[in-house]
Amino acid sequence: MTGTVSLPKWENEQALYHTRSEATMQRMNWAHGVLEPAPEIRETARTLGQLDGIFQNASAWRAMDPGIVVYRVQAWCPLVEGVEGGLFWGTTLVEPGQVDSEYFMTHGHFHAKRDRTEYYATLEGEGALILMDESRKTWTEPMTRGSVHFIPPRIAHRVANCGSVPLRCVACWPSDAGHDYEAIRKSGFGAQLLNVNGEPKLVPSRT
Ligand code: S6P
Ligand code: ZN
Repeated sequence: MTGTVSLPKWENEQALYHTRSEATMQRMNWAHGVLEPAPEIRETARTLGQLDGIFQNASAWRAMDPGIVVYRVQAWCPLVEGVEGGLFWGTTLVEPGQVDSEYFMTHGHFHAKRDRTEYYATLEGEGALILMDESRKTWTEPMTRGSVHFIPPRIAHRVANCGSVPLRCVACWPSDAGHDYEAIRKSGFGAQLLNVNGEPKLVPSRT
């Protein structure tokens, strides 16, 4: 017995963590998923103008105000991005709206480390989780308050709002997952979610 006490591993690896001691606890409103502002919470907003090439009808997209906010993300990343073994937590709010008949949606991504998975859970609104495998097979899962979704490895994902109020969901993903947006910018998803006579319908993408 040496009498020494081993520190928990995370304290030995301070450089990998954001340093404030409060960084291991945050508060979220469970009705809306809104995280209280804190230095560790990153807030981003994506406008229509930043979603070039994402919506199918490019001329309808060009005719709209590029400053319109399509979605907002709050992400709590208590570890440095890329560290293995950690988890991140975030809320996504997708505004209601359409570009021509295509619902407002997130950019979508594969995880850079393709075998990394993720959970999504819906807090408010109506929409769809759009999923695509590496062969471009695309399908959806309905998102309504209380739905919980597991995103398997090697599956690209994006969220579309098919309703008239903001769609709010929380997500939890590995800190070393990373995001590959390039693959989506280049080839998109295999199908687009369109409003067809008032109902969401997955229609194969134009190639
Ligand atoms: C992260 C997770 C979400 C998305 C967010 C925005 O792995 O899937 O937090 O980042 O929904 O979507 P995107 O495609 O712009 O990252
Ligand atoms: Zn993800």
